[in-house]
Amino acid sequence: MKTGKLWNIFCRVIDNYGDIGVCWRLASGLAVRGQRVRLWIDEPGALSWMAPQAPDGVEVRPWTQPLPIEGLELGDIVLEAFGCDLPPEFIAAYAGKIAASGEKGLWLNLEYLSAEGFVARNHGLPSPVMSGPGKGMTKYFYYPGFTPATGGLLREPDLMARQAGFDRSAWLAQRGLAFQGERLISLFCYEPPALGALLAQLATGPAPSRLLVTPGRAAAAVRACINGQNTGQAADERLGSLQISYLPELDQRDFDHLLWACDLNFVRGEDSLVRAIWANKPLVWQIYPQADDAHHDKLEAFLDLLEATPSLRAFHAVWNGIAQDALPAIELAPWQQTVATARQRLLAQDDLVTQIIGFARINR
Ligand code: TRH
Repeated sequence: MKTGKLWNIFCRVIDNYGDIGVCWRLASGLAVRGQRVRLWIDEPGALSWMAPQAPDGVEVRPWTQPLPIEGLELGDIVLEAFGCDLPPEFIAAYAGKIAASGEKGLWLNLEYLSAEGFVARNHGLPSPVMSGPGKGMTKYFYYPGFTPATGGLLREPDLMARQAGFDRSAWLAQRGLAFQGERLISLFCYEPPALGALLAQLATGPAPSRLLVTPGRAAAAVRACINGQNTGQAADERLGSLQISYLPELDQRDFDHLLWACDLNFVRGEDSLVRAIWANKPLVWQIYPQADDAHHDKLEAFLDLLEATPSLRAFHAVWNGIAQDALPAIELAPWQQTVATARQRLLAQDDLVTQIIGFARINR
């Protein structure tokens, strides 16, 4: 039985898989380090394929309204993911427990990942709660990030060892992919405007490629492009030098294997971006779009952090619909070097779970 602190993590699924994916990784990471975690999720459905097995120490509970707090052990630390607005009845009970026990307690707000400069400035800042059931308490802002002055990146303690022992051929065979030395490219994206151009580039390229397409929006986007070209095919498809294979949903561990198996990874959102860095393969990121185009600066900040080559920057600008130019050519070798250099630097920093436990120790 775990004897560490009890964390209540609250996660509201907005759309896609990022909120639940990050919360699950955080919860599992805390449990692996001896903490106890209760993960409250409003829509836990995706966990059935993303995380079929809960590690010892993580308990998933449905976030219902009202929350059943009668007789609940309230725990030591409360974490709201991405400003999800905690249930007032829980905060009232937690505030009452803190006041009665004389403990300080800890209320954290986990923010979205960004490489922008404000992250280091805002990470760890306290904010007094001025109203509502938590009035008088302090909420701390916890910012994941890419530099030592931020809250770090999620990275399991055994990740590098797992990666070193990865057998690419065995994994591909296990997945039923008849690999014949072609260039392997994973695709996890929204609906990038240049997707048709990418398919055309790969189809007319001199070397054979295989695109491993993740289910959901990426698969639908590819199928929409292909139907537009009237090939009329459905399952695995071939377009010139390009073979397209549609994947099932993979659990988070197996999603890493996909990234490790490929020569180039197209990723999206935030969690898969971090995984693609650890994968140590060339990557192209489709950033989650924001209505006011705030994601343009966020993308720029990430490319600066990566010290991306001009061709990688140009590719990102077109892939993200920021530039309307023709899709540049893929340049695997320099892009690989870029990722490898950044990854090496990032590996020298403490991971997010190590840091957040340290943060809780100091501020609680
Ligand atoms: O799904 P996303 O686009 O999530 C997004 C972003 O997080 C965005 O910032 C947020 O605001 C929005 O959701 C609401 O991309 P992301 O962040 O990469 O999360 C995907 C998760 O899904 C990640 O944990 C990896 C996991 N995954 C698998 O485990 N198996 C799979 O087969 C696939 C395709 C993904």
